[in-house]
Amino acid sequence: MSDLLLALVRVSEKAANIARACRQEETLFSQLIQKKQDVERNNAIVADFKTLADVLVQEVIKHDIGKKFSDLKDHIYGEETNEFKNELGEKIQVRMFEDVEDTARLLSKVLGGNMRVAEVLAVAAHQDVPITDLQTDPIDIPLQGLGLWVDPIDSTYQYIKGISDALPVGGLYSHGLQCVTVLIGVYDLQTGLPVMGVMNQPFVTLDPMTNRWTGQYFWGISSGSINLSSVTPALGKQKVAAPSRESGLSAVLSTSDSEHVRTLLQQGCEGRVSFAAGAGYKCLCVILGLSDVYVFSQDATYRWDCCAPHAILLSLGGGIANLRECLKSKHTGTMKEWVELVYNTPVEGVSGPEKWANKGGLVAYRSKSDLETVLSLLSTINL
Ligand code: 2IP
Ligand code: CA
Ligand code: CA
Repeated sequence: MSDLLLALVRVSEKAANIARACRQEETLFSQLIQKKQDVERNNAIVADFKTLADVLVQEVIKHDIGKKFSDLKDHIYGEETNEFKNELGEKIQVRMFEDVEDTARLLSKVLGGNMRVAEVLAVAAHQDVPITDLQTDPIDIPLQGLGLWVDPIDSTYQYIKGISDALPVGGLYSHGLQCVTVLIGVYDLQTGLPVMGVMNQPFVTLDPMTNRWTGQYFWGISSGSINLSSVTPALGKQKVAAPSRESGLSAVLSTSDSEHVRTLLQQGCEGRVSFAAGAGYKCLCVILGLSDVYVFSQDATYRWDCCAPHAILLSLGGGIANLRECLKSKHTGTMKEWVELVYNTPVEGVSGPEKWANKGGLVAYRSKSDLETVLSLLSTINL
């Protein structure tokens, strides 16, 4: 297995431990949450909060991967900044030290002096997680010229709400902690195309006896002629049967998409439309075959939401296309290749997170014919 992939899986498991540890400390949790600065606020999101888990997870990923792979160190990008403001209004730069005690001391400042919780989080941030279930055939992926996009916690809103008793319909959760994912994507700095991705779902099963959650992770590599993933196309790891194609296309959508798009897809899919929280989770539903496509016609997803699932989808023969660009080329008849999202080019003329917004919307798909069906169904929309 690729050393980088192994390291990404390992750090994603660490991230999941931190996410679980933060939630476990329910009483402190509300104290940790703060609204993002206006300039950082992503539009079209009901409530966008920054949590310590977000900031800490991103720093841990930067630290662990940067330390082991010096070629990547300066090319690890993410949604968060490492600044956290505590209740006293003090700004603290969250970072990892070499010693767990030093990290705990810094975190206790963020936590208003609560050393006990600071230690719990610092231990989770420093503790190596053994990975035993990755196949061991060596794969050589050259590390030069690669960059990383990290979304330390996707579906922050569900993470903060913390609903643990949501029930799935057809294997798919519309809301709840199951919609939370840690997303680590690797892309080629030159071509902008995804190469490798790890998605970790920290909250999958709640043990009612211990009240503790366990999670799962998925990975994929798409580099040159190498296409490998942890996911069996039709079934996925969850052993949930893929929807039968005899019944036509199914789509998972965001409740925040326009009514027009939702109606067109409801009609085109003859009702086989689901709604789910989390851009990462909706991509995961496509990866696992719980839905054929994830369509979003708005601008409110970002490169860090898509890079990791995109790599996995590519490894399965699918992808994530820019909806507006595809529709444009379809109209002008110039489409030779489907227009995939790329991860190295910022949106011009804007600043802050909007630079990395997926302007024009997206379609995540496993099969090109499903993408074509979506484009036909939406051919009348104006983006
Ligand atoms: C969000 C998160 C939201 C999603 C939004 C993302 O990222 O995934 O759930 O909206 O597009 O940017 P929706 O659930 O309507 O698809 P984050 O939680 O990291 O801010
Ligand atoms: Ca996100
Ligand atoms: Ca996030």
